[in-house]
This record gives sequence, structure tokens and C-alpha cells, in this order.
Amino acid sequence: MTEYQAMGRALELALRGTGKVSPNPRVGCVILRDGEIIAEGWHDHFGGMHAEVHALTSARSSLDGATLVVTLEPCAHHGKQPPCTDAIIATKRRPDGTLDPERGIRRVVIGMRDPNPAAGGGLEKLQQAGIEVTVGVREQECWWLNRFFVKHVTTGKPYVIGKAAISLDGCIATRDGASVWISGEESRRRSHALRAEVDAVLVGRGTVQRDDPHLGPRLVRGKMPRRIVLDTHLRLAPTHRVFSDSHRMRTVVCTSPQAAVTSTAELLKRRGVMVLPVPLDEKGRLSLAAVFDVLGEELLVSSVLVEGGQEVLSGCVADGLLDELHLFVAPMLLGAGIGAFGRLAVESLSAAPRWHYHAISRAGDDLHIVLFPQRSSA
Ligand code: AOF
Ligand code: ZN
Repeated sequence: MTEYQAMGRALELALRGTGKVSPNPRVGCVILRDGEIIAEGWHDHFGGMHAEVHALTSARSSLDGATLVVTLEPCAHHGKQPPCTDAIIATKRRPDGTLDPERGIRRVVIGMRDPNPAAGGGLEKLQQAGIEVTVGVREQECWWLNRFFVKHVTTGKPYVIGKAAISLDGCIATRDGASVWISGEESRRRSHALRAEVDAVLVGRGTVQRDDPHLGPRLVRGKMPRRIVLDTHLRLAPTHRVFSDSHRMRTVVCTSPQAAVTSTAELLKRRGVMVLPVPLDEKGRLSLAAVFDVLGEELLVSSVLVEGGQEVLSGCVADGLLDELHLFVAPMLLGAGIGAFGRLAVESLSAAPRWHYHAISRAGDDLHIVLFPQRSSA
């Protein structure tokens, strides 16, 4: 097996931490000796053993001369776990503690460097111990796996994904608001897979009122993300599913500081729903930027899937808050319906938010388009 293929296996193993390691990264590791895998490891849950140590401790044969292949630069710090760099270097020590170049791990292949300022620097430490290090193997795939972690650990803010199921002409609902079945089964399955990957799913008050959604990843196996509801004046009835079903402890309602101390807020809190006061913007609405800041910093939410409706999606685009956008486009026309981004006031073509197509695929009868924002030089 080549190192490139071994990194593919490490990427697969990393997925085993999905939904359990956040806000840590998903990390996978394999150890190769004479082209054969002799050990595998992954970071399984937050606070748990790191991928490299997991692999090192499960090796079935001698590590002498072996290559360790890992999706993320081994950490060099004492966090909840001891430094992986030390564990790798330890394989080279003679009983008297000195380093023997013939013993233990000879080479380390890294997918991407660790952007966490507290944990980085492992690469240099390994080199200082005489280990040969290569970095950047399948780097794009490793970044994709950890794009939530990278944004959160470098900015304190969550990675924000917008999602909408739209008609060919960009509507999320007919004029009277009927929207539930625009996209097909495969699109819904993929949106549920997205729900299972993120820490939180976010919707506005209108969506809860109209659809009374559950917001869980029912069509795939996966954990229930936190459910974030934006309700500036806390007007939603406490009978809605997000406030009353068995997952209500996973619901966070963001509301104005005034509404957060009302009797409705108290009732929700008694049920286990979290009520999070968020500052209002100059127009008296919840500041979306502030919502994401609070989620990232106070609740350590590293990724949010914004599912709508029109007002929230438009607001996120207007304020430049989306890092990624998923559109599921159903082959139907809705004419004068409700546009997914209909609240966006675009004054001129040059002011139009622009995107890059990242990936386009068929999802059953629908198209699944993944986009990244074109950011100005900032
Ligand atoms: C690795 N291998 O499998 C992971 C790493 O608090 P701790 O000790 O779990 O450290 C968490 C930090 O370590 C995390 O922010 C990231 O920088 C790195 N994660 N590093 O070498 C792993 N999960
Ligand atoms: Zn580590």
C-alpha cells in the first residue's frame, strides 16, 4: 500500500469520530511497515485518546522502521491528552532514554498542519528527534474533514453552512408558504447527513411556526445536533416540538436580553431549553454575527447549519456570514413564490454576493450544488 492510499484509510478512520469529537478535529492514523498496515487509530470522542496514540498502542508487530501516516500534525502540547509527538518519539528510545535512529517510527506523513496555536509545532519536534517528516499529503481532503475545527480554533466562531431546498427559479415555498416537499428523498437524506455532521442546526421563528420541525437527522444514523431557534421577542408557543419533545434539552432559543427574563423564558428554562440572550442590532433584530459569536465562544459550537427561512438565510448572506452553501434544486417552477434569498436587497450587479461552484452532483431527481463565497480581498 502506498502512503497516499494509507492516508485514504486514515481519512476513513477519522470519520469514526463524526458527531463525537467536536470541537476537536476528526483525526485518523495508520502505521505502515513494509507497505502493510500494522496498526490503525482514530480520535473517537472529545477528551479521548488521540489517533496517533490509539494506533501506537494497538500495533500488532514491531514498530522499527515504520511510517506513521496521520491526517493532522501530531500535537506537541499537554491538553486533555499528553502530546502525541512525545509518544511517537518515545518509540525511538533505548532503555537508557537515548534516541536510536534504527528503532521505532522512522518517518511521519502528515495530511495538514495543526492550526491550533496551542497544539502546533509537532512537525519540528519530530524532525529534531531525527524523524523524517512529509506534510501536505491529501491536504485538501484533510482540510475538508476539519474545516469546522480550523475556523473555530483560529477565530472562535463556528463554520456556518447555509442550506436550502429550492425550485429551479430559486423559491423555497409557494406564495402561501407551502414548502415541505420541494426536494426529493435523496436530497432530504443528504440534508440529514449534514445535520448529523454539524454541532448545531439553526432556524428562524417563522420556520418553527410554519413547519414545527424536528430538525434531527432521522434519515441517517447520527446524533441530534443542538437546535438553535432565533426568536427576538420570544413569541413562539412552548408547545412546538423543539421546546417539548424528548430532545428539548438540545434546543437553544436566542432572544433579546429583555425577553430572556420573561415568564415564558422561565417556563422554557424549567423544561431544560436553554435561553440565550443576544444583543440586538441597530434595527432591533437579533444580530446574526452576535448569535454566531456567542454560540462559538460560550457553547463551543464549531459548526452551524442554517436551514432557513428566507429572513435568516438572506440575513446571513447580507452580513457575509456563510462559509459554505448547499442548494438542493428540484426540477420544478414556483413562479411568484418565496425566494430563498428574497429579503436580500441587491442594489447593483457589482454589489451582488458572488459564489464559486465547489461541487455539483445529482441527488435523485434534484441537483445538489455546494458553493463557497467569493470573498473580497479581506
Ligand atoms: C492529535 N491527534 O487525534 C487530535 C489532535 O485536549 P486534547 O489533548 O484532546 O487536545 C486537543 C487538541 O489537540 C485539538 O485542539 C487539536 O489541536 C489537537 N487534536 N491532535 O495529534 C488527535 N484530536
Ligand atoms: Zn495529539
